[in-house]
Amino acid sequence: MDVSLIGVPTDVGASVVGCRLGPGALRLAGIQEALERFGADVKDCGDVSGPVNPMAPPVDGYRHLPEVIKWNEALFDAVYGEVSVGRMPIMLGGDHCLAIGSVSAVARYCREQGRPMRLLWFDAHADYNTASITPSGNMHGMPVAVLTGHGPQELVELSGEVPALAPHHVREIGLRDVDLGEKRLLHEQQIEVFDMRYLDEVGVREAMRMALDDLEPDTHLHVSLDLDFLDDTIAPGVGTPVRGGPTYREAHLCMEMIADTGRLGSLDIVELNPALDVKSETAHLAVDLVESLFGKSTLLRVHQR
Ligand code: B3U
Ligand code: MN
Ligand code: MN
Repeated sequence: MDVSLIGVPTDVGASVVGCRLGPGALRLAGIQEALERFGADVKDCGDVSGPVNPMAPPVDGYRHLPEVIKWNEALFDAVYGEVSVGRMPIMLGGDHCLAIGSVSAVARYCREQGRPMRLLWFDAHADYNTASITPSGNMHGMPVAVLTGHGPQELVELSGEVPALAPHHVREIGLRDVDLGEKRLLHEQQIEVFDMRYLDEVGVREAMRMALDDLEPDTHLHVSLDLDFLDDTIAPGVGTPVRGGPTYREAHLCMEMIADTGRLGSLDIVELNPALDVKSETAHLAVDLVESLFGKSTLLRVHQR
């Protein structure tokens, strides 16, 4: 397995700054070494570059739109370059607006290969806002809407086709802080949502079984992991923590069940804010979760038998 690490040191999509420091913190927490322990050939592509954060107020419903476009155009090129030579891109974020570029590149690649794609969005938030309904103007609250065709032209067209991804290819997991306008739009678009209420009622195992049902043998799974998906007590190093998220074991089970499918094709690790982290515990937890995503539990089970 060939993996490419792509650092995306941006926080132009957020109003809390600091996740521009995320890529360095993930590297310090040993992400490359962890992947190498699973036999991966890991290439660190370094960091994509983009404009500085102007720390400006929103304009027409978008904060920093020109900057968000530039970062995502640069990331699109980097991801497309890696995925099209058969490598698995892992984005080290950076705020969640970067998924516009990464998912658009993967969607383009899958379209060209005639392969189905599924997006698994782990998040406390729906990230389904648009300029007219956003409470903040922050573009890290909009990527899923953009990827399914709702947003500024430069971004919705990034993959070369609108939408980059049809709504039925998306699964959102762990939501517990969704704005009113988002709820309506998610419903209209028929996005499949496994929110915390649902996880509480049916359990993580059953919810993940449903999120992963009907995969084709050649489906490319893109996992977009917003670290605020996790309960705030285990992941303090994020800009917008929300109480009541999955526990350490529940989060690992999600990753383990994805590993079992053998179809992971690309991954975003986003919203890590080292300035808010406590002794790098959120960064280390992210690396632990990546280990589960690469089959740590499967290996242990085989050895124990
Ligand atoms: N839904 C809110 C809050 C938010 C979304 N994503 C994050 N926070 N990280 C918004 O501003 O769109
Ligand atoms: Mn979030
Ligand atoms: Mn998010």
